[in-house]
Amino acid sequence: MKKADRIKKMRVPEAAEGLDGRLPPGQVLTERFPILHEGEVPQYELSDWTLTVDGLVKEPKTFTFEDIMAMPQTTVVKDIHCVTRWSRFDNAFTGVLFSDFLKAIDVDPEARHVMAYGDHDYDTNIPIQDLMRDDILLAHSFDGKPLTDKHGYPLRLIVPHLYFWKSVKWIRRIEFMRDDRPGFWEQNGFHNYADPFREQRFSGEGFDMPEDEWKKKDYD
Ligand SMILES: Nc1nc2c(c(=O)[nH]1)N[C@H]1C(S)=C(S)[C@@H](COP(=O)(O)O)O[C@H]1N2
Ligand SMILES: [Mo]
Repeated sequence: MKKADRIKKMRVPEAAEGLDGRLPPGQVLTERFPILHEGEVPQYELSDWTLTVDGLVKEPKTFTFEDIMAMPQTTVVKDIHCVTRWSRFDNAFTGVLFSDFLKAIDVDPEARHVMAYGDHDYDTNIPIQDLMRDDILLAHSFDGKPLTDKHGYPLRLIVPHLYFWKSVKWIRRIEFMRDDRPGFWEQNGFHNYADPFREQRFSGEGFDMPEDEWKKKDYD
C-alpha cells in the first residue's frame, strides 16, 4: 500500500488538551526523536560531501562543509511535526539560516520555488518565501552535537512550520525554480505545501483511519 494510503487509514489520536494550540490537529507528542526516511542511511567523509546550488541563479556554486561552517551560525529551538502523527517540542538545531546562506548566492528575481535534494534520490519542493523565515536552517547539529548519520549528517534542512518530510536530510543540492514542481512525497499522495496546523497531509480527498504507524517508530 502506498504510504499516503497507509497513513490515511491510521487511527486519529484523541485531541490533546492543555497544549495551548501548540500541538497541531491529529498529532501526538513524543519525547524521543524518531527516525524516518526512505532507503539506506548514507555515510560521508566530510571531505567528499558538497552542497550544490543551481537552477535560476547567476552562477551555480558548490559549497564544502567548511564553507558552511564559515558562515554565521544560528541556533533555533522549534517544534517539529511529522505527517505520521508524531510531534516533538523544543528541538534545538544549529546551523546556517537559509536567509544567511542566500547571501552567498545571486538568485534570479524570477525564482519563486526551490527543489531541495538529499541522498538517496529524495527531493521536496518549498516556496522561497517560506525559506526566508527566521527559523529555517541548514542544520549540522541537534542539541549542540553533530547530527547523527540517521538524522542527516552532515547537513539537513529544517523547515519547522511544514510537515517534517520537507526537512531534507543529507542535503546535497538546492535548485532554484520559477515554477513549482512536486517532489518525491508530493508526487506520492502528500500535500504540496504541508502546513500541519491546517492539516495539509494529503493531496487528494478522503480521510478515514484505523492502523497506527506512529506507534512503530525507530530511534537511534
Ligand atoms: N534525504 C531524505 N530526507 C528526508 C527523508 C528521506 O527519506 N530522505 N524523509 C523525510 C521524512 S518523511 C521525515 S518525517 C524526516 C524525518 O527526520 P528524522 O529521521 O530526523 O526524524 O526526514 C525527512 N527527510
Ligand atoms: Mo515523514
